[in-house]
Amino acid sequence: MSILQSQDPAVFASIQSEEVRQRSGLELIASENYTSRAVMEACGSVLTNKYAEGYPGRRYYGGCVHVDTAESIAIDRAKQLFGTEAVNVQPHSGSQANTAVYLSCLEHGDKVLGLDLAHGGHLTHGMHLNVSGILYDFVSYGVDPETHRLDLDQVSRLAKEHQPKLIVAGASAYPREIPHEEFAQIAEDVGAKLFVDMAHYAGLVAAGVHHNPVECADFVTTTTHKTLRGPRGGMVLCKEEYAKSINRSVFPGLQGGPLMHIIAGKAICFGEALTDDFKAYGQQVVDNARTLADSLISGGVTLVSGGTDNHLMLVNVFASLGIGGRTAEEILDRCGITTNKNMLPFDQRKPNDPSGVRIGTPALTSRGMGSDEMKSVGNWIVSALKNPEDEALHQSIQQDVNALCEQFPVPADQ
Ligand code: DSN
Repeated sequence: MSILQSQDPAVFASIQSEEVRQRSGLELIASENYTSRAVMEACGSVLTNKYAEGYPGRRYYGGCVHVDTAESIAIDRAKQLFGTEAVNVQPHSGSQANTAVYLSCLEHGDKVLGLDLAHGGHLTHGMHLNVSGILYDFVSYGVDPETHRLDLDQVSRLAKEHQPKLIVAGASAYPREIPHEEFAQIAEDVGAKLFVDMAHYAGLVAAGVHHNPVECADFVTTTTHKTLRGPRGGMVLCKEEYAKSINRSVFPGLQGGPLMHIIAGKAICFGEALTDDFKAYGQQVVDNARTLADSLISGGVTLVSGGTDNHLMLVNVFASLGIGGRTAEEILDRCGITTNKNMLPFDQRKPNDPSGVRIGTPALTSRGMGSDEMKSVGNWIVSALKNPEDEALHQSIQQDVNALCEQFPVPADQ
């Protein structure tokens, strides 16, 4: 019996049940992944006990020599991985990282351009209830109504009209490559700074299968737990000229003590992402997404923009099958397939029951699944959603899902 099990059986049981769920089901939430056992070990280590406000070599606490080593390794590896001049690995999350960028270069009320949440943007890209939308004057751009691809003419027009201080590129639910260089040109034309939030596709950038925004953006942020497959957290990459103000914005601007156990996990994640195995992983994530998208399309389902060239796709379940996104998410849950309901561009439905579901391949790819498995997953999804009332079918799909998962252990068990 583990110590946790005997000391606190209730919490132990919740963790154990979640572990079973993660092992026996298909995780298709585009922003989730499975970390390695090494990352989990670091995150559950004694480093959780240590306060280390400040930065390596400049701390406000004694006894920081060893956590300094861990943070310095994380910094060096992140620089090597993304070719950035400077990096701050302390943000507790992507939202903290994004807010640190705003704090470093904007004044209250400054004008900013960001992607509309309903068109694939993130809460921190100016949503009116988020601190970004409360403190700064965001103007939203969107996708083209026909192609569902980013409307760069609109971005350029809005930039000229509003003269923003900052343009935010990057997305949480956009199935195509983000054209960083075009954004950089638009920013340069109006004298704005460019900030790219690559949280969703940082792993693809690390693997060399998506353009690297560090080459043309003033600021880049990411989470470390999505395609990058590390511990839950964030970071900011920037040019050296902004390093001091970014560091000040993270600490003491937004945060106190950094989570040193998570920073050690980030260091391990970056080390893993520097390997050839990770490059192959990134390519496979994209290949799997294409295969899954093709399988869904051949099953008669419509995808936003007609497909994908990254790790995710948006299925228009309402237009294709006459069911809402919430119902689709629930049906798939019953089959052991985890997705999330998602607003689609120009959606007429509400966020708690929108027209779409978002599906991604990073987690299944981490289990070693490939093209054959993606075809089966696509068939199961279509079949379940076309028969929303058929509980026997859902049960039988769940059994097939469990059998498939047995063949593909999660990374911590590999
Ligand atoms: N909520 C995350 C996602 O699922 O995309 C973004 O932070």
